[in-house]
Amino acid sequence: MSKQLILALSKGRILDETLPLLADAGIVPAEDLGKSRKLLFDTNLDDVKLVVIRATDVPTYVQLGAADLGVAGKDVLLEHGAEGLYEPLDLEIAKCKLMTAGIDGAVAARARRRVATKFVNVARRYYAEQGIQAEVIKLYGAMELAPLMNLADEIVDIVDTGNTLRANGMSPRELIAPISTRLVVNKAAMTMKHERLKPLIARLSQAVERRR
Ligand code: PRT
Ligand code: MG
Repeated sequence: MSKQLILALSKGRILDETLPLLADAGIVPAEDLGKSRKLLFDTNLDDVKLVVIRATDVPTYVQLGAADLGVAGKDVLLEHGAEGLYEPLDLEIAKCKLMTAGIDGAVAARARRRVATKFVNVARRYYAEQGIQAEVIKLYGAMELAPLMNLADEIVDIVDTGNTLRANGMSPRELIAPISTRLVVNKAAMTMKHERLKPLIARLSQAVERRR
């Protein structure tokens, strides 16, 4: 293993909140991530490089050791499964909730509930734990549309303000898990590169604490 550290960042809304936190921890990309079509970036630290990838790909990169550490939503980690990953730090950004939701006033009465979601593993586990029979339907977006179109009785989705649900005549039902963004570390790297990782994680941890 090289002594270089590769940090995988989730694109999109998590990235917007990650960059200021990294800066607070003394890690600054060598160029403006937004203005570039590059995916691999140098930083102010000689031995730290960044990759900016789809949020759902971050656990895979870190698990397989293509990246030593990564930044990913707990929702993505729950859905992916966390074998081969340590989760040493809650970055306390991009907070939201994983919830079930349905049409206002409707009751999910069907014996075998139809549930639309992109979080199929989370949903299957959740309904099984609740002893509810569920047929889980995989969608890639616009989950809020599924109950309106009679594709599903309920959805499992991320809720923040609830505005998206409200705008579609839906309301949240049950909380599945509170969500925030986590730092994840490859298990082998944690041992092999411990001397380099330890101070980096400590600086990130201090940056999180300073914001409380
Ligand atoms: O676009 P792509 O498929 O690559 O991924 P993505 O759309 O999941 O990525 P992105 O950039 O939206 O970031 C998603 C990550 O941000 C999630 O994995 C969460 O960890 C975190 N996060 C925090 C959120 C929200 N808040 C959030 N509000 N992800 C999504 N939302 C969406 C939600 O899906 C719903 O459509 O916002 C809507 C709900 O918001 P309210 O305020 O209307 O309730
Ligand atoms: Mg998106």
